[in-house]
Amino acid sequence: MIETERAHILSMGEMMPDVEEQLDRRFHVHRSAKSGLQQIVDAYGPLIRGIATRGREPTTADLIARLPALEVVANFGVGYDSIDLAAAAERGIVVTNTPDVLNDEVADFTLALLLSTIRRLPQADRHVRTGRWLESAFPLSPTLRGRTVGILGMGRIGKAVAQRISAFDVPVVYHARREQEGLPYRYYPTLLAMAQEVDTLIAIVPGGAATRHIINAEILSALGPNGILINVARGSVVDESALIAALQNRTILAAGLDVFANEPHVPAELIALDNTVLLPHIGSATHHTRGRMGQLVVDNLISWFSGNGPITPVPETPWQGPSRP
Ligand code: NAP
Ligand code: 8YV
Repeated sequence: MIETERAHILSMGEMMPDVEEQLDRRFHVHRSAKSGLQQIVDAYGPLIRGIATRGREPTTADLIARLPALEVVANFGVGYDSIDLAAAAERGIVVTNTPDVLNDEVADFTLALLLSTIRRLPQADRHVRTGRWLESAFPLSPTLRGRTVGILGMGRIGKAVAQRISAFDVPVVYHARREQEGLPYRYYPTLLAMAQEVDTLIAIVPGGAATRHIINAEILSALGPNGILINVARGSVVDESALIAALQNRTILAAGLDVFANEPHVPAELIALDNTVLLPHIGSATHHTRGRMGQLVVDNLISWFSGNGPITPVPETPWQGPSRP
């Protein structure tokens, strides 16, 4: 069915200007950043048929319940843990995300964070900027040489990370819930077994209940005093208090973190430590890749409201057929 009238959509968190312009051309857009979420829901709730979200503000069961005409939620990002999927699925609402278009960008970034953390590049930069080089050479750093890298999550991005690390001539192994055939990397059926065998752990799994605090004190202790943790997944994946203690006590050597439990708030303890590299959730944050992600959000909404179904629905809310009879 071809839509002749512009559908009302709720936009939570702004995307790039050209993406916002495309939304404006095709839809009646109500922006929470501009008008306030409650005000929009109160005034237009019954009219809103789609949501475009950056995923920072959660799409809760309560919000979904207050939007009786809602059909589709288009998430800007491959991770969609901020959306209440059970509430969406119960109503037959389709959720879409932005898979694949960011794999290479996030994988490149993960290698940059890994090497920055091991070779202490931000700390060395500060050594130059604060004039300390005039007084002393920068101390020797740890190395990637001789390490074994364990990847938690061997999905689209995990594979791109593994491929890049292999080019650095260090062994790669992985843990996920299932072993995948045909991969040249050893599989560990438990995260603990893998953590006992590696000294470098990269997390690139989805957030949510199933992975909450999967990296805890026991896993960090198993990594050992030479251990490096890189988290580019979600803050919820790591028990942040346990990580802070492990870094303070040198149970592990260092951590490179792009994601945090309560973003954009980063614990003062992590900021105070010299063995951390802390980044503001920028894994995909380039003009090129954020543009591709935004375009996929727009394309999913246009496809849906043209009656052609979603382009990239998430598995928890599969498209069952035509959007409306
Ligand atoms: P994906 O293709 O779905 O891969 C997810 C991987 O995690 C799969 O190997 C999956 O294997 C594994 N996994 C899922 N649940 C697990 C569990 N409970 N225990 C162990 N392994 C589990 O996803 P992707 O596209 O690679 O993206 C992964 C995540 O990266 C996203 O969901 C997002 O949270 C994060 N991300 C962060 C940034 C950033 O800016 N920092 C950017 C992009 C993505 P099994 O199903 O076999 O367990
Ligand atoms: C985005 C991400 O920064 O894709 C994801 O899951 O975490 C990032 O690419 C984020 O979703 C945009 O807010």
